[in-house]
Formats: sequence, structure tokens, C-alpha cells
Amino acid sequence: MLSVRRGQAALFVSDMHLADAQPRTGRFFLETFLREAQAVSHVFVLGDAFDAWVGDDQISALPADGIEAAFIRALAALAQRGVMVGVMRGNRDFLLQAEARPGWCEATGARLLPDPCRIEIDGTPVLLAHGDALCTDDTEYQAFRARARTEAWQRAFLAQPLAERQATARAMRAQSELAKQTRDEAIMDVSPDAVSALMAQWRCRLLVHGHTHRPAHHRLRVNGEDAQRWVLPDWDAERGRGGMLLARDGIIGPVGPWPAPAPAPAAMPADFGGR
Ligand SMILES: [Mn+2]
Repeated sequence: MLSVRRGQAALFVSDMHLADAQPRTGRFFLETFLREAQAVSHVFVLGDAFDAWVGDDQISALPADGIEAAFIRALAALAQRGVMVGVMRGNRDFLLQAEARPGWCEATGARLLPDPCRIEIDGTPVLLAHGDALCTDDTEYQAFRARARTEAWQRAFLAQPLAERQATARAMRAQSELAKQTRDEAIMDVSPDAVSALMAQWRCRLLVHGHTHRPAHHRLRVNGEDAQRWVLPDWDAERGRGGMLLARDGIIGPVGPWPAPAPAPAAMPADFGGR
């Protein structure tokens, strides 16, 4: 299991939606990220780092002066320095390292994390997730998610030329933006029951996820015990949105430009007690 020991520090970030079409957001994120990543031993990218990822051959097609290429270089430099870089797939970049051949992991030195992923920080079990799987009320999305994660779907999609896949991703993005406008706000959030069930299943009293664009620190009860759920912000320079979480010395809290009022740092709950 991945373990962040006492004296080490872990940085969590998600939902940057990096795209060369949004250079301001990219720069806003990268400046904050590089500053905060200087002093940590572990970096966890919890999905949707990219606005669209249609296969690892995207790497060689990226403009070298673009933000996506800059982020890949930044991760590679961190990994080179001995920082453990863990990356989880989100719903926009679920094709990261989808193929068996060298790709995303070789280019970045990053380790691909399963979703969910249980790690340990200073002895405390912490569950990491992107968050989309917890939005169980959105049945239409969950059906697509299940389909798009099958080997057959991915093989057929990846067999298409890169330009065709990029066009499909753009069309899907436009369609989902449209659907969001007519959909009930509540079904776009995580389901409290799905959260409790997942945390109980993995025996974790601390969950960190992104995806919902509802940055917050929630306190809840799981199996009769105090638990915490941290939701990472999405990044958007135009709206001044962004932010990360830093865990160090038994405390977890916001760093960077969280939407005000940012939650206060909190002590991490102790072990589940061997149940
Ligand atoms: Mn997402």
C-alpha cells in the first residue's frame, strides 16, 4: 500500500481540465502547483487533469509550448526528483495509460492509481477517488461509464485515428454541457449513501475526491464513527477557482486559491480500530 510517513507531506489536486484552449487556467494552476509541490514527498492527481484524453498517442501530438505538455514535463521533473506522483483517471481522461504499450506512465514517471485507492497517511487510512462513480443518481452517466470502461469499447475507440477521437471527445463534451443545463442539480452531486457505503467497505474515515466542483469539507458518520469527506475544487482562472489539499503532520487542509470561505484545516481521524 502507498504510505505517506510522518515527516512527509502529500499534495492532492484534481479537475484542472487542462487544455491548450484555456491557457490562463493552465498557467494559474501550474504556477500554484509547482510552488506547493516543492516541499512534498507525494503528489496525488485525482482525475480530470485533462479536459480530454483520447489515448496516449495524444502525448506526441501535443504542441511543446502548450499547457498539457508543460504539465507532463512538470510531473516528470517531480518524479525525477524522487517525488511519488500518483495519477487517477477521471471521467474526462479515463483513457490515460489505457493501452498495454508504453504511454502516459513512461512519459511522466507517474504511477497509475486505481479508483478508489486506499492509501495510508501517518497511519491513517485515507480513501482517494475521482468522485464520478459516487454520483449514482445520474443513471444515464453511470450507464455510459460502465460501457466506456469495457475492454471492447476502449479497443474499438482507440482503433480510430487520433483526429477522429478528438472530434468525438469534443462532441461528447458539448453534449454533456447541454445536458447539464437541463438536469437537476442534485443528481450531479455524490449520493450520501454511496459515500457511506464506499467508506465502510474500505474501512476509511477520510475520503478525498473531486469531480463535483463543490469544494468543501464535510463531516459525516460512517458506521457510527466520525468521518470526513474533502472535495477538491475545480480550476478556472476566469472565475478565480482552484485549490489543492495538503496533508502533513496529521493535519489536512486547503492550500492555494480556494473559493472563499475556504474550510479550516482539520486533524485526520485516527485508525478505524481494526474492525
Ligand atoms: Mn470529473
